[in-house]
Amino acid sequence: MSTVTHPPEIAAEHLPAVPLTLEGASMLHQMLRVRWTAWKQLADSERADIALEASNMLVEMEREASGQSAIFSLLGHKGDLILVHFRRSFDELNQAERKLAGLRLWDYLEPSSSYLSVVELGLYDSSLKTYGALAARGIAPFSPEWSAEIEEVLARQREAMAPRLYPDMPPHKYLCFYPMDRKRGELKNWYRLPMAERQRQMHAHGMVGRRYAGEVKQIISGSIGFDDWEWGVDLFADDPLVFKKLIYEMRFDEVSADYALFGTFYVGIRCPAADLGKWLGG
Ligand code: 76R
Repeated sequence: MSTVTHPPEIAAEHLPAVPLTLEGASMLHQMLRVRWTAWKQLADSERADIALEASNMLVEMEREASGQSAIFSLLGHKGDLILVHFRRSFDELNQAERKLAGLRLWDYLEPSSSYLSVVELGLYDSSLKTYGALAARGIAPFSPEWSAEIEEVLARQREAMAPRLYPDMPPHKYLCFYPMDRKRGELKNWYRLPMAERQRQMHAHGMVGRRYAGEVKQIISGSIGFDDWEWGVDLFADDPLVFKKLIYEMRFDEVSADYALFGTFYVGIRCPAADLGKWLGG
Protein backbone atom coordinates (compact mmCIF):
# COMPACT_ATOMS: atom_id res chain seq x y z
CA MET A 1 0.00 0.00 0.00
CA SER A 2 1.44 3.37 -1.00
CA THR A 3 0.76 6.55 0.95
CA VAL A 4 0.94 9.98 -0.63
CA THR A 5 2.77 12.36 1.64
CA HIS A 6 1.77 15.98 1.61
CA PRO A 7 4.09 18.70 2.81
CA PRO A 8 2.95 19.93 6.22
CA GLU A 9 0.46 22.78 6.27
CA ILE A 10 2.00 26.17 7.06
CA ALA A 11 0.66 27.82 10.22
CA ALA A 12 -1.15 31.15 9.94
CA GLU A 13 1.44 33.00 12.01
CA HIS A 14 4.04 32.24 9.34
CA LEU A 15 1.98 33.81 6.55
CA PRO A 16 2.56 37.38 5.33
CA ALA A 17 0.71 40.01 7.35
CA VAL A 18 0.44 42.45 4.48
CA PRO A 19 -2.61 42.06 2.22
CA LEU A 20 -2.22 41.87 -1.53
CA THR A 21 -2.90 45.19 -3.21
CA LEU A 22 -3.32 46.34 -6.78
CA GLU A 23 -1.83 49.68 -7.75
CA GLY A 24 -3.06 51.84 -10.60
CA ALA A 25 -2.97 55.49 -11.55
CA SER A 26 -0.54 57.87 -9.91
CA MET A 27 -2.42 60.71 -8.24
CA LEU A 28 -1.50 64.24 -7.27
CA HIS A 29 -3.74 66.71 -5.47
CA GLN A 30 -2.58 70.33 -5.64
CA MET A 31 -4.21 72.79 -3.27
CA LEU A 32 -3.60 76.31 -4.47
CA ARG A 33 -4.16 79.80 -3.21
CA VAL A 34 -4.67 82.71 -5.61
CA ARG A 35 -2.62 85.84 -4.88
CA TRP A 36 -5.70 87.95 -5.39
CA THR A 37 -4.05 91.30 -4.59
CA ALA A 38 -1.40 90.89 -7.29
CA TRP A 39 -3.91 89.34 -9.72
CA LYS A 40 -6.37 92.21 -9.36
CA GLN A 41 -3.65 94.75 -10.07
CA LEU A 42 -3.21 93.47 -13.63
CA ALA A 43 -4.91 95.17 -16.56
CA ASP A 44 -8.10 93.40 -17.68
CA SER A 45 -6.58 92.37 -21.04
CA GLU A 46 -3.49 90.88 -19.41
CA ARG A 47 -5.60 88.94 -16.93
CA ALA A 48 -7.74 87.62 -19.79
CA ASP A 49 -4.61 86.50 -21.72
CA ILE A 50 -3.07 84.79 -18.72
CA ALA A 51 -6.35 83.07 -17.80
CA LEU A 52 -6.87 81.88 -21.37
CA GLU A 53 -3.38 80.36 -21.55
CA ALA A 54 -4.03 78.44 -18.30
CA SER A 55 -7.54 77.46 -19.26
CA ASN A 56 -6.36 76.06 -22.63
CA MET A 57 -3.70 73.91 -20.98
CA LEU A 58 -6.12 72.60 -18.37
CA VAL A 59 -8.80 71.88 -21.01
CA GLU A 60 -6.23 69.63 -22.68
CA MET A 61 -5.36 67.99 -19.36
CA GLU A 62 -9.05 67.29 -18.73
CA ARG A 63 -9.05 65.12 -21.84
CA GLU A 64 -5.57 63.57 -21.55
CA ALA A 65 -5.81 59.93 -22.67
CA SER A 66 -3.03 58.84 -20.31
CA GLY A 67 -4.87 60.24 -17.27
CA GLN A 68 -7.12 63.18 -16.66
CA SER A 69 -6.96 66.30 -14.51
CA ALA A 70 -9.78 68.34 -13.01
CA ILE A 71 -10.18 71.69 -11.28
CA PHE A 72 -12.32 72.17 -8.18
CA SER A 73 -13.13 75.47 -6.49
CA LEU A 74 -12.26 74.94 -2.83
CA LEU A 75 -14.51 76.10 -0.01
CA GLY A 76 -13.04 77.77 3.06
CA HIS A 77 -9.62 79.02 4.07
CA LYS A 78 -7.59 75.94 3.03
CA GLY A 79 -7.01 77.26 -0.48
CA ASP A 80 -8.90 78.53 -3.50
CA LEU A 81 -8.45 75.68 -5.97
CA ILE A 82 -7.72 72.00 -5.86
CA LEU A 83 -6.33 70.33 -8.96
CA VAL A 84 -6.68 66.55 -9.11
CA HIS A 85 -4.43 64.69 -11.54
CA PHE A 86 -4.50 61.03 -12.59
CA ARG A 87 -1.52 59.85 -14.64
CA ARG A 88 0.19 56.60 -15.66
CA SER A 89 3.34 57.24 -13.62
CA PHE A 90 5.05 59.62 -11.23
CA ASP A 91 7.10 60.84 -14.21
CA GLU A 92 3.94 61.89 -16.03
CA LEU A 93 2.61 63.54 -12.89
CA ASN A 94 5.84 65.46 -12.55
CA GLN A 95 5.65 66.53 -16.20
CA ALA A 96 2.11 67.83 -15.65
CA GLU A 97 3.26 69.67 -12.55
CA ARG A 98 6.14 71.30 -14.42
CA LYS A 99 3.98 72.22 -17.41
CA LEU A 100 1.56 73.96 -15.07
CA ALA A 101 4.42 75.69 -13.24
CA GLY A 102 5.44 77.19 -16.59
CA LEU A 103 2.12 79.00 -16.99
CA ARG A 104 2.08 82.73 -16.39
CA LEU A 105 -0.88 82.15 -14.08
CA TRP A 106 1.47 80.23 -11.76
CA ASP A 107 3.05 83.56 -10.72
CA TYR A 108 -0.31 84.34 -9.13
CA LEU A 109 -0.84 80.97 -7.43
CA GLU A 110 0.89 79.42 -4.45
CA PRO A 111 0.57 75.91 -3.07
CA SER A 112 -1.31 75.63 0.22
CA SER A 113 -0.91 71.84 0.31
CA SER A 114 -0.50 68.81 -1.93
CA TYR A 115 -0.93 65.06 -1.74
CA LEU A 116 0.85 62.28 -3.64
CA SER A 117 -0.57 58.75 -3.85
CA VAL A 118 -1.36 55.79 -6.09
CA VAL A 119 -4.83 54.35 -6.68
CA GLU A 120 -4.97 51.23 -4.51
CA LEU A 121 -7.36 48.31 -4.35
CA GLY A 122 -6.88 46.31 -1.17
CA LEU A 123 -7.50 42.62 -1.80
CA TYR A 124 -8.24 41.34 1.70
CA ASP A 125 -10.69 38.67 0.51
CA SER A 126 -8.36 37.16 -2.10
CA SER A 127 -5.34 37.53 0.19
CA LEU A 128 -6.96 35.48 2.91
CA LYS A 129 -8.17 32.85 0.45
CA THR A 130 -4.94 32.61 -1.55
CA TYR A 131 -2.57 32.66 1.43
CA GLY A 132 -4.74 29.97 3.08
CA ALA A 133 -4.91 27.75 0.00
CA LEU A 134 -1.14 27.93 -0.57
CA ALA A 135 -0.47 27.27 3.13
CA ALA A 136 -2.71 24.17 3.01
CA ARG A 137 -0.58 22.86 0.14
CA GLY A 138 2.54 23.47 2.20
CA ILE A 139 3.90 26.06 -0.23
CA ALA A 140 6.25 28.28 1.74
CA PRO A 141 5.64 32.05 1.54
CA PHE A 142 8.03 33.81 -0.84
CA SER A 143 9.27 30.55 -2.38
CA PRO A 144 9.41 30.71 -6.21
CA GLU A 145 6.25 28.57 -6.45
CA TRP A 146 4.41 30.81 -3.98
CA SER A 147 5.48 33.98 -5.80
CA ALA A 148 4.36 32.57 -9.15
CA GLU A 149 0.92 31.66 -7.79
CA ILE A 150 0.53 35.09 -6.18
CA GLU A 151 1.56 36.84 -9.38
CA GLU A 152 -1.09 34.85 -11.26
CA VAL A 153 -3.80 36.00 -8.82
CA LEU A 154 -2.61 39.61 -9.09
CA ALA A 155 -2.46 39.50 -12.90
CA ARG A 156 -6.02 38.17 -13.09
CA GLN A 157 -7.32 40.80 -10.67
CA ARG A 158 -5.38 43.58 -12.37
CA GLU A 159 -7.10 42.80 -15.64
CA ALA A 160 -10.56 42.53 -14.09
CA MET A 161 -10.09 45.76 -12.14
CA ALA A 162 -8.39 47.84 -14.86
CA PRO A 163 -11.23 50.42 -15.11
CA ARG A 164 -11.07 50.99 -11.34
CA LEU A 165 -7.27 51.11 -11.27
CA TYR A 166 -7.12 53.74 -14.02
CA PRO A 167 -10.35 55.64 -13.45
CA ASP A 168 -11.72 58.43 -15.58
CA MET A 169 -12.33 61.61 -13.63
CA PRO A 170 -15.78 61.10 -12.10
CA PRO A 171 -18.24 63.58 -13.64
CA HIS A 172 -19.80 64.58 -10.31
CA LYS A 173 -20.04 68.18 -9.20
CA TYR A 174 -18.60 67.90 -5.66
CA LEU A 175 -15.34 66.49 -4.35
CA CYS A 176 -14.46 65.59 -0.77
CA PHE A 177 -10.80 64.69 -0.24
CA TYR A 178 -8.96 63.80 2.97
CA PRO A 179 -6.00 61.70 4.05
CA MET A 180 -6.25 58.89 6.63
CA ASP A 181 -4.24 56.56 8.82
CA ARG A 182 -5.03 53.32 10.56
CA LYS A 183 -4.21 53.51 14.26
CA ARG A 184 -0.87 52.17 15.49
CA GLY A 185 -1.36 52.87 19.21
CA GLU A 186 -0.28 50.88 22.24
CA LEU A 187 -3.77 49.48 22.80
CA LYS A 188 -5.32 49.71 19.36
CA ASN A 189 -2.96 48.74 16.58
CA TRP A 190 -4.39 47.81 13.18
CA TYR A 191 -1.05 46.46 12.05
CA ARG A 192 -0.98 43.89 14.85
CA LEU A 193 -4.39 42.36 14.06
CA PRO A 194 -4.41 38.95 12.38
CA MET A 195 -5.16 39.03 8.66
CA ALA A 196 -8.49 37.23 9.09
CA GLU A 197 -9.68 39.86 11.58
CA ARG A 198 -8.67 42.76 9.29
CA GLN A 199 -10.39 41.00 6.40
CA ARG A 200 -13.59 40.66 8.45
CA GLN A 201 -13.59 44.33 9.41
CA MET A 202 -12.75 45.55 5.90
CA HIS A 203 -15.52 43.37 4.50
CA ALA A 204 -18.03 45.01 6.86
CA HIS A 205 -16.64 48.42 5.82
CA GLY A 206 -17.22 47.57 2.15
CA MET A 207 -20.81 46.50 2.89
CA VAL A 208 -21.60 49.90 4.45
CA GLY A 209 -19.96 51.63 1.49
CA ARG A 210 -21.79 49.55 -1.07
CA ARG A 211 -25.15 51.00 -0.03
CA TYR A 212 -23.90 54.39 -1.24
CA ALA A 213 -22.65 53.00 -4.55
CA GLY A 214 -25.18 54.90 -6.69
CA GLU A 215 -24.70 58.21 -4.89
CA VAL A 216 -20.97 58.44 -4.39
CA LYS A 217 -17.87 57.41 -6.31
CA GLN A 218 -15.01 56.54 -3.96
CA ILE A 219 -11.37 56.33 -4.99
CA ILE A 220 -8.93 55.04 -2.38
CA SER A 221 -5.28 55.78 -3.01
CA GLY A 222 -2.35 54.45 -1.03
CA SER A 223 0.33 56.86 0.12
CA ILE A 224 2.53 54.84 2.47
CA GLY A 225 6.05 55.92 1.54
CA PHE A 226 4.76 58.80 -0.60
CA ASP A 227 3.10 61.27 1.71
CA ASP A 228 2.39 62.07 5.35
CA TRP A 229 -0.68 59.84 5.75
CA GLU A 230 -1.33 56.24 4.75
CA TRP A 231 -4.31 56.65 2.39
CA GLY A 232 -6.08 59.36 0.46
CA VAL A 233 -9.86 59.17 0.22
CA ASP A 234 -11.57 60.91 -2.70
CA LEU A 235 -15.33 60.98 -2.75
CA PHE A 236 -17.26 62.43 -5.69
CA ALA A 237 -21.01 63.13 -5.55
CA ASP A 238 -23.71 65.39 -6.95
CA ASP A 239 -24.99 66.22 -3.48
CA PRO A 240 -22.46 67.22 -0.77
CA LEU A 241 -24.77 65.97 1.99
CA VAL A 242 -23.97 62.44 0.85
CA PHE A 243 -20.38 62.96 2.12
CA LYS A 244 -21.64 63.82 5.58
CA LYS A 245 -24.09 60.94 5.73
CA LEU A 246 -21.67 58.30 4.42
CA ILE A 247 -18.75 59.39 6.60
CA TYR A 248 -20.98 59.71 9.66
CA GLU A 249 -22.40 56.24 9.15
CA MET A 250 -18.92 54.79 8.68
CA ARG A 251 -17.74 56.29 11.97
CA PHE A 252 -19.93 53.68 13.69
CA ASP A 253 -18.46 50.84 11.68
CA GLU A 254 -15.91 48.81 13.63
CA VAL A 255 -12.83 49.55 11.53
CA SER A 256 -13.49 53.31 11.51
CA ALA A 257 -14.67 53.50 15.12
CA ASP A 258 -11.57 51.71 16.42
CA TYR A 259 -8.81 52.36 13.91
CA ALA A 260 -9.46 55.42 11.69
CA LEU A 261 -7.48 58.64 12.07
CA PHE A 262 -8.37 61.51 9.76
CA GLY A 263 -6.38 64.38 8.31
CA THR A 264 -7.65 67.65 6.84
CA PHE A 265 -10.89 67.59 4.86
CA TYR A 266 -11.12 69.50 1.57
CA VAL A 267 -14.43 70.09 -0.19
CA GLY A 268 -14.57 71.54 -3.69
CA ILE A 269 -17.00 72.27 -6.51
CA ARG A 270 -16.03 71.23 -10.02
CA CYS A 271 -14.96 74.10 -12.24
CA PRO A 272 -14.67 73.02 -15.89
CA ALA A 273 -11.31 74.22 -17.21
CA ALA A 274 -13.10 76.19 -19.94
CA ASP A 275 -14.69 78.30 -17.17
CA LEU A 276 -11.40 79.10 -15.39
CA GLY A 277 -11.27 82.63 -16.83
CA LYS A 278 -14.75 83.37 -15.50
CA TRP A 279 -13.81 81.83 -12.14
CA LEU A 280 -10.77 84.15 -11.96
CA GLY A 281 -13.09 87.11 -12.49
CA GLY A 282 -11.85 87.81 -16.00
O1 76R B 1 -12.49 48.95 -3.20
C1 76R B 1 -13.58 48.38 -2.95
O2 76R B 1 -14.69 48.85 -3.32
C2 76R B 1 -13.54 47.13 -2.15
C3 76R B 1 -13.94 47.31 -0.78
C4 76R B 1 -13.24 48.51 -0.12
C5 76R B 1 -11.90 48.62 0.29
C6 76R B 1 -10.78 47.59 0.16
C7 76R B 1 -13.89 49.76 0.20
C8 76R B 1 -15.21 50.06 -0.10
N1 76R B 1 -12.98 50.57 0.84
C9 76R B 1 -11.77 49.92 0.91
C10 76R B 1 -10.59 50.38 1.46
MN1 76R B 1 -13.36 52.37 1.69
N2 76R B 1 -13.73 54.20 2.42
C11 76R B 1 -12.96 54.87 3.34
C12 76R B 1 -13.66 56.04 3.77
O3 76R B 1 -12.93 55.06 6.80
C13 76R B 1 -13.83 55.90 7.02
O4 76R B 1 -14.58 55.89 8.01
C14 76R B 1 -14.04 57.02 6.06
C15 76R B 1 -13.17 57.01 4.83
C16 76R B 1 -14.85 56.09 3.07
C17 76R B 1 -15.94 57.13 3.16
C18 76R B 1 -14.89 54.92 2.23
C19 76R B 1 -15.93 54.62 1.36
N3 76R B 1 -11.48 52.43 2.47
C20 76R B 1 -10.48 51.54 2.21
C21 76R B 1 -9.28 51.98 2.87
C22 76R B 1 -7.92 51.27 2.81
C23 76R B 1 -7.75 50.48 4.09
C24 76R B 1 -6.93 49.22 3.98
O5 76R B 1 -6.74 48.69 2.88
O6 76R B 1 -6.48 48.76 5.05
C25 76R B 1 -9.60 53.14 3.54
C26 76R B 1 -8.67 54.00 4.40
C27 76R B 1 -10.99 53.42 3.28
C28 76R B 1 -11.69 54.49 3.80
N4 76R B 1 -15.23 52.30 0.81
C29 76R B 1 -15.79 51.29 0.08
C30 76R B 1 -16.09 53.41 0.73
C31 76R B 1 -17.22 53.04 -0.09
C32 76R B 1 -18.35 53.99 -0.46
C33 76R B 1 -17.03 51.73 -0.49
C34 76R B 1 -17.94 50.88 -1.36
C35 76R B 1 -17.62 51.12 -2.81
C36 76R B 1 -18.49 50.33 -3.74
O7 76R B 1 -18.82 49.16 -3.42
O8 76R B 1 -18.84 50.90 -4.78
